[in-house]
Amino acid sequence: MATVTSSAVTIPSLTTLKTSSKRTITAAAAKVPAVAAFPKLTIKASLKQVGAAVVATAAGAMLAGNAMAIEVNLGSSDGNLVFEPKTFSVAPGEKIVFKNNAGFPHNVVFDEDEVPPGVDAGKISMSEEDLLNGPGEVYSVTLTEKGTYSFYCSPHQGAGMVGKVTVN
Ligand SMILES: [Cu+2]
Repeated sequence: MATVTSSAVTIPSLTTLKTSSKRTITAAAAKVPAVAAFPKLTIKASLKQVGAAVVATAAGAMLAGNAMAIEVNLGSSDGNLVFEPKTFSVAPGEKIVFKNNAGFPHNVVFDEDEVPPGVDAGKISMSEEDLLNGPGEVYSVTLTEKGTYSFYCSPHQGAGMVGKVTVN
């Protein structure tokens, strides 16, 4: 009897506790999704960014490790107004670094009539007026569309400073 009584006394108090704690939980639960929704999205977004950063780092390491970049001299060391090499091939996405070597100013303009279909020559070119004036200055471009691209240096096009790159 004493046990029953004590449990009979205990139960209501437990119920009361449960009810009050349930209320607390419910109130908290109502708030949590609204608050947590954003942090969850933020975490997902930042994880994606981290993933992208890792991929970018891996690509960078590949560029360095496999020399996935080609350097083209603007002007030959013996003073000729040429691209050196004048004709070359790259893989899609391989970086092409045009570097002022001699006889500058130079620039790099892709011929809008001699790029693969759908490629906007303006987006991969320097502007006709834009020039690389100093030694070692570079213009880098990455081509992704396969095909053959013709380019020239606008100040020296008449002197034969033209080139061709094939992306394959
Ligand atoms: Cu030039």
